[in-house]
Amino acid sequence: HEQSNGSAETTPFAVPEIKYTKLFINGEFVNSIEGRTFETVDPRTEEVIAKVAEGDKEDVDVAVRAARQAFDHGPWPRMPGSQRSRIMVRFAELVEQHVEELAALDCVDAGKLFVWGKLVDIPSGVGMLRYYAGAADKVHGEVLKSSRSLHAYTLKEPIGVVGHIIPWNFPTAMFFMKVAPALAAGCTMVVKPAEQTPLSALFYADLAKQAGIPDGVINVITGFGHTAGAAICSHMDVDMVCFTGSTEVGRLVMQAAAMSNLKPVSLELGGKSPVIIFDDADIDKAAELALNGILYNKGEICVAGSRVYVQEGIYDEFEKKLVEKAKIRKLGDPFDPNTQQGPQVDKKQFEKILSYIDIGLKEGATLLTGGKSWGSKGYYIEPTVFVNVREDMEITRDEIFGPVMSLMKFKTIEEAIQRANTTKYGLAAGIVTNNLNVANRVSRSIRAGIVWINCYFAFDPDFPYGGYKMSGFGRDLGLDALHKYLQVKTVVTPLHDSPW
Ligand code: TXE
Repeated sequence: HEQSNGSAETTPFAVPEIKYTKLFINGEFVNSIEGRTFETVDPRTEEVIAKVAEGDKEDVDVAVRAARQAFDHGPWPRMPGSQRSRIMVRFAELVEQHVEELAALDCVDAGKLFVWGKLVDIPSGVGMLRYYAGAADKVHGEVLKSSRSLHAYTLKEPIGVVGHIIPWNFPTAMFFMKVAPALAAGCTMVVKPAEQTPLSALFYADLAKQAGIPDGVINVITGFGHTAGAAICSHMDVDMVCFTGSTEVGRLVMQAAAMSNLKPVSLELGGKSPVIIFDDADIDKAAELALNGILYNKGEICVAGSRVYVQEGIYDEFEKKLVEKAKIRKLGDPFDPNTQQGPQVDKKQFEKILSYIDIGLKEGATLLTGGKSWGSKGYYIEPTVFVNVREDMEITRDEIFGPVMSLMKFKTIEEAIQRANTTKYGLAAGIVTNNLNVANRVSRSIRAGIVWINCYFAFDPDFPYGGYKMSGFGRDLGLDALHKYLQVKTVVTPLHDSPW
């Protein structure tokens, strides 16, 4: 891998000014009650970027009280949807005006490519705000028919105070994926960004206030999962929790919800998504698609195409192309526009990935390329492809969440379907073929929440996505996500004088 030319010292946005490091409660930035802070680290240099307020249970209590007050008595749930919509559009415009600064924050906090942040992540957040702003004034129930002499209709009401627990791999997109539909529905919320990437969420809280979102509607508690996150999940006054993260923590979230007030939860969890490439595919394009499918965002994406199945007729040539392409990927400083792959988010994730590479070797898999860390500092890992793998190996079963692919060969469609479904997860799948019948058959047979045919990572605010099986349940994006934040109330009245 070529050394990148850029470095933290020479790039214009090396470390942006860190403006916000406190909790955001009821429209104000405040210290945590205990006054504790935690460090957020730059994965390029392993150096501390900022000390951020560490919220705990008591801070969550204060934030939930603010959100409760804003929901029960504040203007947000009561104003016409068209007014919420106007404020959300203003919020979107403010985010757009700060796109470089926000992309730089996510870059130093998460090791994400600056250019992608600027062109994809931040604009996708803006797009989600605009999409749900467009839906905010179109929420309505329906008139029901009845077998008796009754007039009945449904009302769609906001579910209440929502807890949003956000992961670190897409600090901006995940923030708006949760916050935007909840705002449109008229909910109020307490957001806990991941401890690895708290900075942009605090910036968004400030922009929300500037846009005119009333105090108490969006509260942001930075802090750790087992303290602040757990307190949100078990809070008696939180009406719903929406979580994106690991399957293990998803289980804890559901358990806490069950043991407290039985709040509904939506869980977007891990994945081990298959990409199935058939003999008729353009080999060069398919290799590019498969490589991007595992390397985008350094493999730290829940829908990463981490299991690649290639039909035997093109397998050998595909393997050759894939390795050629993997070897010329440019690792380096994510601020450098020539860099294609930045560092993993933190030391824990870096070590987890390397330990899976060790496990793979011990299990008898063969490294086709990569397999090592890269550079003298920072959490970089080479693009890594394993062959001689089977579905029962840990590296093919577990979500590694890094640039590590399991490459496998198959013969028939039936075999591809059966093996692709041999996973506890069911988040996404990719199919590469020009045969419509094959594409139709396979897409309907894969148990996953989104299937991409001849493309990958094609997201849009309109497209709902979420898990089958242990990838969780509930949908983000699309109108499905808006309806997640709405309760259905049925109202019934007699058409004629009734006897009771
Ligand atoms: O996730 P956690 P981690 C997967 C991926 C990764 C692994 C571990 O495989 O390697 O999870 O990452 C909060 N109650 N994904 O440890 O812990 C936490 O503070 C309430 C896939 O970082 O699940 C953070 O805000 N909340 C995934 C969020 O949960 C708790 C994205 C996610 O962190 C909590 C991230 C608790 N008890 C990781 N414990 C995806 N689906 O995209 C932690 N949290």
